Amino acid sequence: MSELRFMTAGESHGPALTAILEGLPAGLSIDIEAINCDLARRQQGYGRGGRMKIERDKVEILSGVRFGQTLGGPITLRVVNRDWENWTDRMAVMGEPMGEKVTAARPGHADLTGIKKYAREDIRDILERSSARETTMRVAVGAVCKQFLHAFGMEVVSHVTNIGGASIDAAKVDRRMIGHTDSELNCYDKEAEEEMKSRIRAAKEAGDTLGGIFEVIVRGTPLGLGSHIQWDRRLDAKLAAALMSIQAIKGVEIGAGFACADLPGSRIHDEMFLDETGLVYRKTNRAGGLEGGMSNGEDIVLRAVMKPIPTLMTPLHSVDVGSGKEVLACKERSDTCAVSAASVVGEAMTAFVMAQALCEKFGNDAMVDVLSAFGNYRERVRGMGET
Ligand code: EPS
Repeated sequence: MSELRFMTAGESHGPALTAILEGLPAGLSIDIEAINCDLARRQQGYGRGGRMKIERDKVEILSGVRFGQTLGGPITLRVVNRDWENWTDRMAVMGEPMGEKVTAARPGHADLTGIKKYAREDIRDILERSSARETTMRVAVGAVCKQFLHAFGMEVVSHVTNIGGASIDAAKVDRRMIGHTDSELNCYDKEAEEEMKSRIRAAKEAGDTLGGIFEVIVRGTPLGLGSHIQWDRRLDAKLAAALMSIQAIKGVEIGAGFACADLPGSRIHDEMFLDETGLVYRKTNRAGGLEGGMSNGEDIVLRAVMKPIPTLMTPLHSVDVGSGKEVLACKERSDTCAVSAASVVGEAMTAFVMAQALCEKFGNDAMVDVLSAFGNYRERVRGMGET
């Protein structure tokens, strides 16, 4: 069985960004507006930079879909860069090099390591691909995967829990409302959101940047996705790797995560009980829906921490790869804070991994067969007391 996989292509200031998603079954109805809604959500965020005023990210589907339904073949997605018209000379595919070379490396970005590894002379040859602009296509891919998950009663949502050290008060967040907000920071604690905005304003005025934490929740997950049998089949490892692969992410935790260091087993492991119908239930979910490398039927709960964006308007000390001298880092146009955008990318990457796990367990030829296999499995495990 071919697994579900995707790749993206394109430079931040090239003509367009593309992605190919292969492995979804035939017969899935595709809603283009739902993809565009997530692309717009990724562009939002208090503290985003000037680029977001230029782009109006909308997806085109170039293959794999006919009359609104998937065909089982590779789905090609494209988002054009409106900014391209300002870069046709400096980002030309052919012709002589144009434009000033970027030679002052930014601490925290791929700049210095990248041009040494790939033997380039212009840091732009690296930053065009290392830019967070690439996440546009991950969101498009993830939005398609969310539609696949929806057919199985699953939903992926997120919220921002910390920006620049300003954290939500979890007691003030109605977790049932997560996923249904118009908050421009994707935050559900209004007081904390105001403090986050205040810190973003202060950072912007100081020419600095901020990072933060977002939480991704998967609702409606059946038990038994992933496997305890091999290191590379553990669903928790795949989810952690997917979130860690997002630009600027420096830490991932699942459920109670790092709090496991402070608490004894009696306050970490989720005790199980039987309801009056004999079904298993839990009163806690510190495992974050994952035990033994497998989904256990509870909500999957993941958190990721994003480092402050490396492009500072008050540049840090660095080196110039042209002159070989110490300099102040280059000032590329950038955001002050993009944690809300990263939370949408986190949803997308999580949706992709969950879709991959569904296809791995239930097949991926035709929706009718995948749905049938899913239904039979749910019936069998429910008989064994599934939550
Ligand atoms: C981004 C696009 C980029 C940056 C930013 C986020 O566009 P441009 O380089 O033209 O301004 O604004 O990328 C970064 C901050 C980074 O360090 O990669 C986007 O589309 O999210």
